[in-house]
Amino acid sequence: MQSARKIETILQDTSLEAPLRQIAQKVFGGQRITEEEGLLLFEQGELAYVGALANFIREKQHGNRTFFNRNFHIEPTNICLYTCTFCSYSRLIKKREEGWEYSMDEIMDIVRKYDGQPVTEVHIVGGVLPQYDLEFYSELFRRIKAHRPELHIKALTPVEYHYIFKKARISYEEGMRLMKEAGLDSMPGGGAEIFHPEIRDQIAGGKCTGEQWLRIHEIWHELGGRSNATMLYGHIEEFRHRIHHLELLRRLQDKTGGFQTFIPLKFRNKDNQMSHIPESTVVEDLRNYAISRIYLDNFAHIKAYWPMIGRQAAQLSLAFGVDDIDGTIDDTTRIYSMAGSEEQNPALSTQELAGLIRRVGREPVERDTLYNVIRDYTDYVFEEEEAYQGYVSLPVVSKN
Ligand code: V47
Ligand code: SF4
Repeated sequence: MQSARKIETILQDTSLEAPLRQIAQKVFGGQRITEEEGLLLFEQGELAYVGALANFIREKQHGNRTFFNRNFHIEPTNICLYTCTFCSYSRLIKKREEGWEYSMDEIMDIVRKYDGQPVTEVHIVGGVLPQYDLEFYSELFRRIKAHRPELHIKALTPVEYHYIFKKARISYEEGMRLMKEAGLDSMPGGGAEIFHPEIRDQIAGGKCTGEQWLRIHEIWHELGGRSNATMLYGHIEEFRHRIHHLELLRRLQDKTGGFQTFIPLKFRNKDNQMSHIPESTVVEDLRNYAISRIYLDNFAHIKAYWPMIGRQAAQLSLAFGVDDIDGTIDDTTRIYSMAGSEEQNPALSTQELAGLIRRVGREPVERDTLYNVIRDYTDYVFEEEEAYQGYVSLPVVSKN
């Protein structure tokens, strides 16, 4: 771990603008940076500089430990009545025959496919359609819990909750309470996009507002629940919109402490209404991870979602503030492959994931959804049979 030495070098670097040196001093001293300073980092912070700061924080918090979990995703439908311009799903409402709409039994068949496998979490999220309502999801959560009580249900976002509670004519408070009773364990971070209405109205008009997204998370945290947060960046937003987004998350986290992880999501431009917008560079992606790590001083974890950015960028991100690279995702996570993500078939075995982490000098640690450690893989020697426990759908040959 060399981050402390790097920070000392930065503090002594007289060629660095005074405000940037001041920010480094703050970070080194464990102080919070202001919105203005955050904006300055986005506008002027070079990759090596923000990376050194972010890595300092990351190593202070977690050392070399890098978390992942064993999970699977279910997308009940890829058809959606909203028309978010960045989303490849929204166009399917007009061509419904090209999409899928799983029934309760079909979803339970997917859950049963994982019987006997050591997955700890099911992540459920998809499009919004009227038949997927309060009754449907309550019943689904109950059936999953009846079938496999220890499986952690991380499901739906305020986009769905806002829609189904409104349809059921109940308050957010009542709705979240019912979801908890039905078996919901935590909420994923989706649907946040960019909170600022100047951008949100253009890219995600019609679905829940930024305020509503934050309010539903707040209520869930008050009920004792945990959740994640995301930010969809690299499209039409400006740096000030990113800082506004991060600031609202930091404020809510100060209030509730209920967020676990922040996941920056890089906008991918295939097959959506914003295909003309070029995607952000890897340098910008890494800067964005780093600045998020620096700004969100009250978030324990920053996650890189590897199916979206690819394995190599995920490995790089581990030197820029990221300490979590999501899970051994098997399945059918199609929202990203449709939008042009690096990974057309996002599945990685535990062995592959641990290998990716080790090859960049970090220590792989399997966690459950709530970051309880399941197993430390730092010095673990994989046995053939264990490595192949049903996760591998790609050849084990490394792509790196
Ligand atoms: O809200 C949709 C994004 C999100 C595109 O909490 C796109 O552990 C990029 O939130 N380019 C859903 N992004 C996914 C999500 C998530 C993923 C992994 C882990 C967790 C977690 C949460 O996907 C949506 C939207 O922001 N998205 N289309 C696109 N073209
Ligand atoms: Fe629907 Fe979500 Fe896609 Fe928006 S991002 S169109 S709410 S599936």
